[in-house]
Parts: sequence; C-alpha cells; structure tokens
Amino acid sequence: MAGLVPETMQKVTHAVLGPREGDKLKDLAHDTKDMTPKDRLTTDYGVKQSTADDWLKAVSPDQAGPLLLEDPFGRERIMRFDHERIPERVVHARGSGAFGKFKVFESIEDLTFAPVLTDTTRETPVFVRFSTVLGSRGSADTVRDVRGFAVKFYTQEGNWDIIGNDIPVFFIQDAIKFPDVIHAGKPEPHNEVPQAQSAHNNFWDFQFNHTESTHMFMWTMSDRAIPRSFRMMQGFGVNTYTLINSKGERHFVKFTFTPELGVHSLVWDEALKLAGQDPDFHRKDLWEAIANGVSPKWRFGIQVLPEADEHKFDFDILDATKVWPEDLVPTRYIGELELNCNPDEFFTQVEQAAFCTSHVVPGIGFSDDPLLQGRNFSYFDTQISRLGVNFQELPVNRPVCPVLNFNRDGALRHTITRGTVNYWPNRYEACPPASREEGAYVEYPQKVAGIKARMRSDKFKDHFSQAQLFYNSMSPVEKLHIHNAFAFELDHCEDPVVYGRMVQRLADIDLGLAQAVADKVGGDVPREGRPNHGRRAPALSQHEFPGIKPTIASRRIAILVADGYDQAAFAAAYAAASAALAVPLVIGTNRRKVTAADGAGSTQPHHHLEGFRSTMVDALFVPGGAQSAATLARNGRALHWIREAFGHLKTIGATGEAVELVQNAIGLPTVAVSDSAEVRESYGVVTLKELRPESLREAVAIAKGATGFMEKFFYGISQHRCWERELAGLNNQV
Ligand code: HDD
Repeated sequence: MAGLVPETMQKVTHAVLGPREGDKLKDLAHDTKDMTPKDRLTTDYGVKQSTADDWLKAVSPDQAGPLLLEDPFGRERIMRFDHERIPERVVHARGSGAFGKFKVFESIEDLTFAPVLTDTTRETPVFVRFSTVLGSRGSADTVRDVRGFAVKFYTQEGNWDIIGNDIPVFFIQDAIKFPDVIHAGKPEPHNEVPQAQSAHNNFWDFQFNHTESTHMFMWTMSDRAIPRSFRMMQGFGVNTYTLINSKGERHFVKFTFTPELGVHSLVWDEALKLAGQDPDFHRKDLWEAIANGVSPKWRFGIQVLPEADEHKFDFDILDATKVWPEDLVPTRYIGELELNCNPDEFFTQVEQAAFCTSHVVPGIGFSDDPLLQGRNFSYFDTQISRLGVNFQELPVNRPVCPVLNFNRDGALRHTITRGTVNYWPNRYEACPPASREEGAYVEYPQKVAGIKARMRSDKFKDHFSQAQLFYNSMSPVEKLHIHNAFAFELDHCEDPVVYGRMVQRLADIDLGLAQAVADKVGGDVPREGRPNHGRRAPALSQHEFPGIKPTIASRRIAILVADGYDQAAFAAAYAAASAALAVPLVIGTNRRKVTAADGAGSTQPHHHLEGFRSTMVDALFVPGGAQSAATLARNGRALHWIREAFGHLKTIGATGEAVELVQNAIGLPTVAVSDSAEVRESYGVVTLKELRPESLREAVAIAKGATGFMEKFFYGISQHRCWERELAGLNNQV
C-alpha cells in the first residue's frame, strides 16, 4: 500500500490500522500480537532463536558443508511454510473485508423480537467480506462478475450471517443446480481457461440451457457487474427470510444494503485495463478509504410481506430469480452499516472468515425458498473442508456471547471445557438447554403438508417477465452498456451454436437488443421477439437512485504537472480537493521534485505518468503554466492520460495554458457556461483560462466560489461520469 496515497495514508503503520473499539475488536485483542524491536524471535515452541538466516551446517575448514537435518529451527520454518496454504473458497475465493458496526435507527418490534433489529441503543459489531465469484484467490478485482457482500453480525444472541451479493437475484432457483452453474462459469475443464471470466462457451451454454437464468444474466451484463468500488455497491440478501414477532406472527423479508455514496460502476474498457494495471484496485480502495477515515456506510433496508400475502403476486416470492419490485413492496430503511476498521492480518481475519446462511438469531428465520434451504447445508459443509470442524473457534468467527455445549474434540480444538461430563442430560444438570424466555431459538410452528416430489411451483416457470422488466428499467446509457457487454462476451464464445442460440434468447427480452448483438457477434439475426410487457421499475436502474447526496469524498483526483506549472492553480485545486476529503494525487513525468513557474513553489509527485494510469483515478486536473503545458503536450503518455480519462467519461479540469493542451488532446472546444464568462464547460470538461490570483487564499476563493470553476469541476466528479459524452459518441478515444 505504501506510496498509494499521500500524507494521510503514510500515517498508517502496521500496528495502527484504524479505530480499535467495540466488543468484537476487544475480543480479537486476546489473540492479537504486535511485533516490536523489543520482542525477540522464537520458535513456535517458545525457544529464542539466534538467527533466521543460516541453517545449521557441518562446516568444514573452507566454511562450506552440508545442512544438518537435526536443525529444529530450520526444519520448523520450512515445514510451516510448506503448509501455509489452505484450500481457497470453492466460489468467491477472491475478496477482502473490514470490521465495523451496525445500528438500527427504527425499531421493527412489530415484525421481530430480535434485539439486533429492535434495540436502537445497541451497536452490533460486524465483519463484512466482499468478493468476486468466479476467479481464484489471486485473480483481478475488476473483472465482470457478481460481487459477494457477506455480513457477519456479532450479536449478543449469537452470530447472524447475511451472505448476499450486489445483485438481488440469482442464476438458479433450486440449490441442486449450484455445482452446474459454477462448473459452467469457472475455467473450462480441459485447459483451465479462462480465469475469472464469464466470456466463454460453457458459461453461455449453461445460460441458454437454463431459461431461469435469464433475469440474472441481464444483471451480470449490466454495470452492476463492474463496480467502481465495493463502497459503491448495494448488497442484497437475495433469498427470502422470515421475521417472527413476539406475538408469534411471521412475515417474509428481503434484506438490502444501499450505499451512501450511490451505486457506481467502472466503464468496461477501464475495468479491462485495471485488471492488468492494478489487479487489487477494489481491495486497495476499501483499505484506503477506511485508513483515511472516510468510513463507507450503507442504509439497511427491509422489504416485508405478511404471510397472508404470499400468493398475491404473479411471481413466487420464494423464487430467488425474482425481485420484489419496489412499487409493489417498498423498501423500508431501518438501520445503518458502517465499516471503519481494516483487518490487522489478512489471512486470519479475512481468509479464515467463514459465513453460514444457516446462522440466524432468535426472531429471524428461513423460508421454503429452495435455494436458501440448500445453502443452509452447503456453507457449514464447505467450512469443514476449508477450515476444519472447529472453524467457529477461529477468532474472526467466534461469537461475542458465551458459547457452551457438548460438541467436542475434532482437529485443532481450542476451547478447554472443564468438568467430568460431556453429554446431556447429566447428573449435575450442567449446561441445560435454554427456555424461550431465556432466549432460546424456537422454530416457528409452520404447517407442512404434502407429498414428496422433485418439483417447483408453477410461478417459478415464468423466466422472462422480470428479465424484460429489468431491461425496460435501464437508462439509455445502461442499455448501451448491456448491449456492449453481450457483444464482448459472445465474441469470446467460439462455438457458433453457443452465440447463435444466445442471440435468439435475447429476443425473449428485447428484439432490438437481440438484433444489435447478433449484428456484432454473428449468428442469424432474429426477426421476431417475445412480446414485451413494457413495464418498468425505476429503482432497478443505478442511474435513478433517489436520496444520494453528491460528494467527492474519497474520489481520487490526479493533478498532472511538469516544471513550470502554475503554483496558484495547483495549490488551489489541491487544497480544495483535500478539504472536500477527496484524494489529490500529483502525477509528474517522473517522481522527482517539480518546480513551479517563477520558482513560486515546488511539489513532489506521488507517481509518474508511466507508473500510474488514468484508469486509477476518478478525475483529472491540469493546472496552467506555459512551460508545464508545453512539456506535457510533447509527452505521448500525458496526452494518452487526458484522452483516456476523456474516453472513460471522467471529469477533466484545466486552467490557464493547460486549457489549450486539454482541448487539443481531446479535440473538443469548451463552451462558456451561462453563469460565468470565465468558466467554460463542455461534456464534463471544465476550463478556466485566466487564473491569476495574487495569493493562494485568493486562488482558493476564485476556484471555490467567485468564478465557480472548482464548484463545476467538483460537481462533475460527484456525478461520477459524464454520460452525455458517451451518448454523443465522443468517447471513442481510448
Ligand atoms: Fe454462495 C460462498 C453468496 C448461492 C454455496 N456465496 C458465498 C459467498 C457469497 C455467496 C457472498 C462468499 C462468502 C465469504 O465471503 O466467505 N451464494 C451467494 C448468494 C447466493 C448463493 C447471494 C444466492 C442467493 N451458494 C449459493 C448456493 C450454494 C452456495 C445455491 C450451494 C448450494 N457459497 C456456497 C459455498 C461457499 C459460498 C460453496 C464457498 C465458500 C463459502 O461458501 O464459505 O458454500
């Protein structure tokens, strides 16, 4: 991480990674060690070692000689190293996580008696792990894929896990199909290609053969599958759970986390490049934001249905391939999740984190959702092969409330339970089961009647209505991106059967989409499509998110400079960006001190143009200064930076002599904005020709308010990307 972020980040040492408060963090402290210069190196069995450099040898007079197998220190080090790896997760292997807290601000005791959802004075510690699905542990962060969003609530009543995704639906309806959908998506069996990609024959072959996947693959071809940041994604529990209140009434519920920063995505070309240029992009982004004190937050929402309404809809509410459209079942936001503490050690706290859908607390229950029921078996089972039967004793997994029972032994058991009995009932009445009043989990007395059969309800058979609903709800830009995504993915399928059939399938959603994709990737162009019901659900579009306040906090702004740059403009932009909690990054032609025009100042670049790339920032600012602008204009990489940022729809700001540089690079003049003759703007490129302040204070004032330059520039950044640029077809410069 060193060198990634300026000053603020450098404060972060290996021992100080964020605030250390809260029950779970105190609990982890028992197992946490620091290493200081005062400590001495020991073996695992506690004996101090004299060296970590030389294996014990039989040394001859010329000082050469064979290693002695008897060296316990040498053997221990190699033997421990040989066994460092554990199996990676069979899916969601690539991920990262952080600790934080959860609070409800509105009690829902009308729906549940679980204190985690009713006690507004309580702060529940959490651990959250974000992930991709298909790639292996070392794969790139920015690939097109579903993102996992797994939350472990360490409640006083036991651990509660919501293991969700950033997409509210799933590929399959019944858990028995899980091995097939994952095998089809993972690298193909004959050559283990491709890594972390759905763009291959087997994935799309599966999708065609399972019409139930249609809704989900529309989501994965949308921008949801290439998030800008873990901090800018929604999290959905996907499955239908239940809430039980103290009157014994049961409601169906879906859980949602909605980010305060809004839902934002990369553009595809950027995601592709980042996978090579910075494969840890999301991991670093999360870490950096938390380390800089910009804690990501999500509003926690529920969609609730009384039991009596179960059959009132034209879809089955237990079908995980369906959303509950918000116009039918609005989301009620009742709490907040905040992540404010980076892990101390990745392996012990993130890699060893184990989530189980079957882990719920009293007041929360399951439904007959056939995907959820299968998951309830799978997660526990997989932890046993990945971490061993005592996985729940690992520090990150163990609850903050007492754990006492007659489960014993197994590999790597840690807990030492005193006493002469290990069964119930016993003659001492030690450790009896709890009563309902004492807080025991008591199953809801659900009536069950029927026959044994392998079947699903008829409503599970509608596989297209919601796929159409999703597509209809997209903005024109989102539709364009979906079209481009299919064009990319199916182009990577070499088998004409696969892409030929898939373009026909698209006609079940939208004939125009199917025809446009067929035109690009080959196959017969469909002539007829399934009738489209024309309904929309605006909340499905990430461009139509209500209630998100525009902010540039935590956004990276690159400032391009060379010798002779305009110090006033530079300092104004730097100061204003820092004040707004953005991350200004100075980029030079090399990482050596750069001197301002007239010796007015100097700056030390954080990175140079070749080492860092425009893909890694959210916006670009080029201050004036004749010499600086001229140097950058002669530098191909600098021009590429400007063109690429423009192509990726990023807000670009320029002042003084850099205005011409930017305009020439992108071939687009900027036009005057109505409220000021000085500030000009065109398609998210904001320029200010004259910035000649007497002092830094004046520069900041000019930049912030007087002429509105910085205001316009920052507003553009807060809008994430300039979509008009893409709609006008101006972005083909990358
Ligand atoms: Fe799963 C991991 C999300 C269906 C079986 N899943 C896993 C993780 C997430 C999800 C976020 C990573 C957890 C972590 O960070 O450790 N999975 C989902 C969602 C699903 C879903 C949202 C649909 C609603 N999963 C699903 C099914 C099955 C599994 C139907 C099997 C029947 N999932 C697993 C697993 C994993 C897993 C094999 C691998 C690692 C792990 O559990 O701990 O058991």
